[in-house]
Amino acid sequence: MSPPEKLIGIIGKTNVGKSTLFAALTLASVPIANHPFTTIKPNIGIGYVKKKCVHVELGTRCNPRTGYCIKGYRFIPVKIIDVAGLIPGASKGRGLGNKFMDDLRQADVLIHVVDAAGSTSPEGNPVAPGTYDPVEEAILIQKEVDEWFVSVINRVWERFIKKLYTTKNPLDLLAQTLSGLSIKKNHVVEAIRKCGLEDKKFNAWSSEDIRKFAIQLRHVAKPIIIAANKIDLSPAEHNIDRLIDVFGKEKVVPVSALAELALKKAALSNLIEYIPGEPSFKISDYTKLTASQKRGLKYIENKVLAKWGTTGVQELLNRAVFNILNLIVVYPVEDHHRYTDHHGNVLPDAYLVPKGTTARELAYMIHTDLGRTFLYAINARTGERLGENYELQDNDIVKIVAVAAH
Ligand SMILES: Nc1nc2c(ncn2[C@@H]2O[C@H](COP(=O)(O)OP(=O)(O)OP(=O)(O)O)[C@@H](O)[C@H]2O)c(=O)[nH]1
Ligand SMILES: [Mg+2]
Repeated sequence: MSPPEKLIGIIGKTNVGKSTLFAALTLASVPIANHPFTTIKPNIGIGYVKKKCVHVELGTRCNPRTGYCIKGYRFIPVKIIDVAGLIPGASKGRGLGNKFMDDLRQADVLIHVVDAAGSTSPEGNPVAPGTYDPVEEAILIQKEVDEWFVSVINRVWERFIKKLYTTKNPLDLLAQTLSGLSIKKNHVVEAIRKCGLEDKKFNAWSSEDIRKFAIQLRHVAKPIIIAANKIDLSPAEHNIDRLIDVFGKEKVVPVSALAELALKKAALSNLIEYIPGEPSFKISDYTKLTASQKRGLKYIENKVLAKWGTTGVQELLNRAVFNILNLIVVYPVEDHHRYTDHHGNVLPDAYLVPKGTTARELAYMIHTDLGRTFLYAINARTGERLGENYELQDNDIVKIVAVAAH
């Protein structure tokens, strides 16, 4: 059992490094090439957020059932999807259009990969770094994402209006109509408020109102974080400052997907020791490296790690999950003295749950029966009893006590 899985979508202009980032996050083997529209069908895989594991503070060692733990860092799985690339005018059918974005309907947050070095044309053809403006690219592509959302909302709107007479709770009906987009009632309420449409009856909304609402809803329900890619190329630095000016520091993470992928692959072949997100790597045996591997590692060291601290890829995923989605980590256990499940596995699960999740809601995530028969929870650190409305805190370790099954 586990909490509802979070889905992270990778979007962006064609040929900016989306699949490279996807491969760097998941180590899945996917086609990567320096020309537009390499990816047609979506790629789905598992990436991992990184968090200090509570086993360190408890002076024990954990046995993760999913994900893994190295050197005191717990790597917790999240689902990632990489789709085809957009180009400006996609909503008007240019390139592959934007219909394929429907593959992202279930996404909770979008990572928007931008070529921060400006080394791809608006159509995704390779050009010399510094030729194009990434800020302009980012704005145009996000417009296309908004247009995709507008078209999806327009598609279902008429059906929603026709059904209005059947309900006393139009907000619930709207949320339900949009549930295929992973939209909840609170998203709908917030978007309506942001548009100032609270007092207007739904069937009086103009097409401009619907459009405004769709765009706000995109911001609320599919927030975007920018992966400013190709930091190894020199025009990136200046452009990243400009991206930050427009989108805000929180929303822009400098990355080199290529460097992270190379380091992870080298670590997998035991050529280096590298923990994702760390500022350095260690060469296992220098004599085993080919000349080009040595050159590649030197390049990463000089152009990425020395200059930027890390490749940025782990920071990007962590920020998407912990800062944008506002998730926290909780560790459910069955034995609150030993922090184990009934097999004796220590801290077997690390759940990513929304901030504000209650003890009883956690019980439901573990098992419906446990939620139904919930009595109280126990804070394993202190032995303290927690009521059903207790709001879980980051890194809580909890046991759920329920009515014993007959
Ligand atoms: N210099 C540099 N090149 C990169 C980086 N990340 C990706 N690339 C290159 O960018 C090109 C495109 O990479 P892909 O991952 O196929 O791009 P994509 O966005 O998935 O492209 P489509 O699927 O065709 O839309 C490849 O030549 C990559 O090697 C990076 O961090 N630095
Ligand atoms: Mg691709």
